[in-house]
Amino acid sequence: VKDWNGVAHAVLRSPRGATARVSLHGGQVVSWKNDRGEELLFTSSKAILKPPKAMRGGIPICFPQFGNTGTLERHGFARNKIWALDDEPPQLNHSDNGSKAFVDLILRPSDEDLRCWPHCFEFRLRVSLSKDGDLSLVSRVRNVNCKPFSFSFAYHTYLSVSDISEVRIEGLETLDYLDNLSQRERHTEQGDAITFESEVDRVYVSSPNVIAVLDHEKKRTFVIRKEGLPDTVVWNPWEKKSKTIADFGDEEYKQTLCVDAAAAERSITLKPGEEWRGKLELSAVPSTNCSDH
Ligand code: TA6
Repeated sequence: VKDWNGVAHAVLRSPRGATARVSLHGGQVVSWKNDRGEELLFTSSKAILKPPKAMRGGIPICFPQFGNTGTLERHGFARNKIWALDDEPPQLNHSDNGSKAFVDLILRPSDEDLRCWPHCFEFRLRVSLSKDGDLSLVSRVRNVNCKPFSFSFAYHTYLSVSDISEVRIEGLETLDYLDNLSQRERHTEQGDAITFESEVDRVYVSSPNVIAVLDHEKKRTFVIRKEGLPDTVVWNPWEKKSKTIADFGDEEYKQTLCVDAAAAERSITLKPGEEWRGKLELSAVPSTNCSDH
């Protein structure tokens, strides 16, 4: 664990040299690099990296509320808290433990949290790098034997792309989506892939567990695999909206796309003692067929 501007970070390294850096602030992955040292996640040039503000970029954890759908601050409080290293990690099954490099973090509610969200939970997060440099995040939220509670969740993933107008998403065709730009009105996706020429802020509901994000210029495809997370949020603020966001550089909307594995349309309910598991696995592979798009 190393110190970055006064905040502790865990640094993971795969046998082939890929790296990931996880901040104990917000349990946020703030960097994921491939074995050539290329940064695969976006970080705003105006990012503020000091608690309690979540950093613009990386993968902020949205819990116990995604968006403004409840009474808490947008995207909940978890991303604005200091997490702890978990010295009693659960015995995970092989699929969550198949990597060599991982770190286990834990978040428990503070008195302040319990005042605004009176539910006793334990949130364990394992971030790991496979030997091939794939990044995976496994979240386990447990109801620590108190009354049932419900929450919504997202891995708010800022992918780094070369030019948003040259990016397409495959795997969300024909799905219904809730359009956050028009009071979460329900629409059906008509396109054969999703491309971008203006602000997009959508929750694709009941989406498949494998989605591809093709970056034409970099000839790179991000493959997003998820478990326990039925929805996929797609967001790019475009020029006008990004200028209203203080920690977003003016032209930087072109270099990022949020594709969030989420439980956003319907919240998850846990009875006393029950545990929910949500897994995100990211890989970045050369897209040979990129040229025929
Ligand atoms: O990704 C969906 C979204 O809810 C957008 O509506 C936008 O608000 C974005 O998250 C960023 O939220 P943040 O609180 O990180 O600025």
